[in-house]
Amino acid sequence: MKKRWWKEAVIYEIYPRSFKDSNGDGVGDLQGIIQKLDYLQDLGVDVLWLCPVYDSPNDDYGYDIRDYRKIIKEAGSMDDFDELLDGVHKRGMKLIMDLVVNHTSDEHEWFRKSRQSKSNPYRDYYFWKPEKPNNWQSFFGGDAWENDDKTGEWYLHLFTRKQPDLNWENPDVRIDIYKMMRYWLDKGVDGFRMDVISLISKRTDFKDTTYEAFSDVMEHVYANGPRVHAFLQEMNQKVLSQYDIMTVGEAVGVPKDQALLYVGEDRNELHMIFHFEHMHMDAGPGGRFDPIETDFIRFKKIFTEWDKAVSQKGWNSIFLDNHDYPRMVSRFGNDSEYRKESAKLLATMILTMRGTPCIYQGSELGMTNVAYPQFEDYRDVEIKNAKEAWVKAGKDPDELLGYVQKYSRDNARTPMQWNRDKHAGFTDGTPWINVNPNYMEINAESELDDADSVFWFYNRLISLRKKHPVLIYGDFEQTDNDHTQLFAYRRWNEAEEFRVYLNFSDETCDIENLPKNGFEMVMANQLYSESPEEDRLLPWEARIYSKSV
Ligand code: TEU
Ligand code: CA
Repeated sequence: MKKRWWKEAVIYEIYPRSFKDSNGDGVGDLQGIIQKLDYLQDLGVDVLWLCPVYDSPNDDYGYDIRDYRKIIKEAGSMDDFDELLDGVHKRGMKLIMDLVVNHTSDEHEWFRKSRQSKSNPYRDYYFWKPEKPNNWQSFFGGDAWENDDKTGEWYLHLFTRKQPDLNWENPDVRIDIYKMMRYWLDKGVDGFRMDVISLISKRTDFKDTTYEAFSDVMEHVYANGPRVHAFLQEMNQKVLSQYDIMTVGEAVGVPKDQALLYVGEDRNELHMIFHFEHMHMDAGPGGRFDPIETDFIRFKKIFTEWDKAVSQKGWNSIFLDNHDYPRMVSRFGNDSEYRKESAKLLATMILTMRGTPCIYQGSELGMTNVAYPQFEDYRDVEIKNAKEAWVKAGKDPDELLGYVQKYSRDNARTPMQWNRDKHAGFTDGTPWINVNPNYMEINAESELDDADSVFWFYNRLISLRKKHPVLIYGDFEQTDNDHTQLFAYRRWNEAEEFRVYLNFSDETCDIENLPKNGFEMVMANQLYSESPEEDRLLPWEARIYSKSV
């Protein structure tokens, strides 16, 4: 297993719009992030993944890029960006950008030219058809084809109608994208998180889909297209291989048996991917607002199977939330009676499993879902589209509101909770989206003042991971496969062995064969560790044992 800095790193995802507002316009910005670099350094993370800060009309809050080489006004200037990058590097951290090249904004110069006429040189930068060719649906609901009155033809958009898909079959598109990538890498950026990179090769016969469930459409119709690996190998050869960078692909629709095609060390494509099998477990055929029951044994199995499928010849990432999913302590933990304990337990999981961990902003505080009382409080285009579709279909929007409160992306986009001041210290103005009312109890200032806080638990876990290479490169084996409460596993190499026990439940949980002879308990959610010798875990108790071999 080759040692690499990006395997040893801990990533921290920043959604700039909701991180810190420095100029009182209610929207987070680059100067705000600069103000918080010492906070991030204290946490102990080393790679910052910056969600898009490029010029955008914000139809999908930056994932609809109008100019790849311009900083969106609300985030600041290119000088601010350069100051941020310098500040990150001065602190020994790295910064990776969000590369969104499956689509652009419809206001991007390429699309504005492309739609002008059928003979415009940019016409084939996108997919145009005289008639709507198939029944494909957008990730955000509705048709994936939009009729454009300029030429009367239809263009493809797998996301909103303001996010037309780029035609990667066109070599000019690829050349322009590689040039843009080099622009950012030559500025000193340390890599990319690649938005929906598994979708960039389209099945250009554009046949109807016969799949019902959206997850099947994602995997078999949109993702893993015939030329996706050719494009990624070319990107690697022409750009990525020329820099010492980290690349992580957002691999929607990629199943574990295809993962190594993207991240195999011999493939020269990407270093790792974010996969979504655990993230889509509770989404029914209609997607996230059509929820189904999930089960804990399957949740554990997904991690164990992905480790087996990838870790010998490639590399995994480990994450439980990001800007597109509910807060992990609300989704996988217990965000009321056992909020702190379950937040620490989930942190223990992502920081002791095999793969590069990714922490989403606010998870280190144990921030929770928000459940706004009305649709008007929500901002996400996915929610607006869903409400329109429900009303059109004559379904009860109140039922949808319940699903939105539990599963929507805005749960992760409430402003960072810095302190007990107005708007949790996120802004002196009016926040673009309401602050979670629980900020008086959950905020960075209180966490930093409390040695037993979730924040310092993350800090100690990150130090433990850095101090013990076995937690990075060691082998992995799950040891309680069929237990309905316990996720237990071991990590080992020739020098050390670690045993981790996580009680993912509100009840106590007995554990057989507690590690003895030579093992000692190195960490636990402190409140519960008075009885380390007892072979019983209290609700949401996490314990880590280790021994030198
Ligand atoms: O997300 C792609 C994606 O498929 C999942 O995030 C999810 O399915 C989507 O949010 C719809 O539910 C990436 C970005 O992370 C997301 O923020 C963008 O909206 C999307 O691509 C389009 O760029
Ligand atoms: Ca601002």
